[in-house]
Amino acid sequence: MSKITRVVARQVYDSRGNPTIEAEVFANNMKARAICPSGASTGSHEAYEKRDLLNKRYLGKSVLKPVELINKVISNRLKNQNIHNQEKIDHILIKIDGTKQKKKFGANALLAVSMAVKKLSARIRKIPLYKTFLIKNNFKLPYPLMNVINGGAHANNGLRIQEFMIRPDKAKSFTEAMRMCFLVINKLRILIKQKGESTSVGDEGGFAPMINDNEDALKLIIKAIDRAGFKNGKDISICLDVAANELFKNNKYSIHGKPFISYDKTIEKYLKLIKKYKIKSIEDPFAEDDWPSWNKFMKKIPKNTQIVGDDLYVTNLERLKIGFLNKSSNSILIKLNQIGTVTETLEVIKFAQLIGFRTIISHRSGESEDTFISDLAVGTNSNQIKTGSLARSERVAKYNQLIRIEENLGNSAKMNKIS
Ligand code: 2PG
Ligand code: MG
Repeated sequence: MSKITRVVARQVYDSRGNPTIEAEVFANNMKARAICPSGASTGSHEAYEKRDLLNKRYLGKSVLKPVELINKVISNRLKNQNIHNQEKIDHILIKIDGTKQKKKFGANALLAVSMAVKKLSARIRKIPLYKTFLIKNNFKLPYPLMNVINGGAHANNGLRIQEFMIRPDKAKSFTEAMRMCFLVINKLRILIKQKGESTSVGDEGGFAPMINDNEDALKLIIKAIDRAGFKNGKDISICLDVAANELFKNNKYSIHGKPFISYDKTIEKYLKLIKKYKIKSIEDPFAEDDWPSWNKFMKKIPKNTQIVGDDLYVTNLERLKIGFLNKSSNSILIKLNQIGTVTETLEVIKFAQLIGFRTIISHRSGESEDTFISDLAVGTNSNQIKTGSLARSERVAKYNQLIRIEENLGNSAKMNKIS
């Protein structure tokens, strides 16, 4: 048994330059630290992100209060706890907060501590972090859902869809998956330049050219896939995150252009897009509480289309159960800070896999150098990981960690299944 001696937290900054929490846990004369990420297009059912709303010095964005709560309350409460008993520690954190959405301490405070505990436990046991989750052998590498064009809340162009991604389905190794994405991104950069558009990037490292039409973005990506020597829909698939919450008003959607249209017309448009551009995955095609539209869409999609619930489930077991009964999707996006502890995240992953859902581990648009999610993806046998583009070090860091894990696994390293 290794006892926690203390927990120290501090305010650091995320990739958008906003304050966030870093927690550092001490035991056995060793320490480990973790940084909590932060979303922009957040679901209203997510666990609460606590900020000092009244602190004008930081425009209401600082996290000094939750940092203080870790240093003064959580540190004392976790003192002498066995660092290897993650479940017990997480349940203490859940209880100490006591509210459903973790409003008192903030999910950002709880998660930073929870992840740091997990890391330190692995460090003390001298095993790689990815070996400490659900899977004990036959580790598999996830397919990257690589962001190539940013729109929506992650860029200031006019694109309504938030994320245009590519998935290198034919890659036989993670290293090869990365090479394929690298080639497409380089071709895409040239194509965007040729269009006379800026090749600067959005919050998640994908290009953010000033184009307004979703279909223009899709055409550019298909051209880039082709120029890189691959076949769209075979070697590489296009995947989208619509983040429809942001495009929903009075029961209508404005995903495919400015006017708001009904859900059934929206479904029709989606089906056309899927067919025309061979789209293999759509995340959040409808708003977080519009359960009927999700269900109707599921009945109409072509076989093997991945429908991913993000804001719909918010990594919450109760909501996932509703979605399962309602036949809302066949996959779930997993974000640790939507729920607030490692233990609860693992419970959701276990249940999702039990009911045959694909699990996709995800970053947030506000990220840090922390690569916890790369290990989580491998350690839970998750099919895919969504962690931005090959740009911005906070995104690339996650991919680099997966390259290291693949190397560490040596000959036993295999890619996960796409379907
Ligand atoms: C999403 C995420 C991550 P955010 O919607 O899936 O890409 O964005 O972190 O802004 O919620
Ligand atoms: Mg999303």
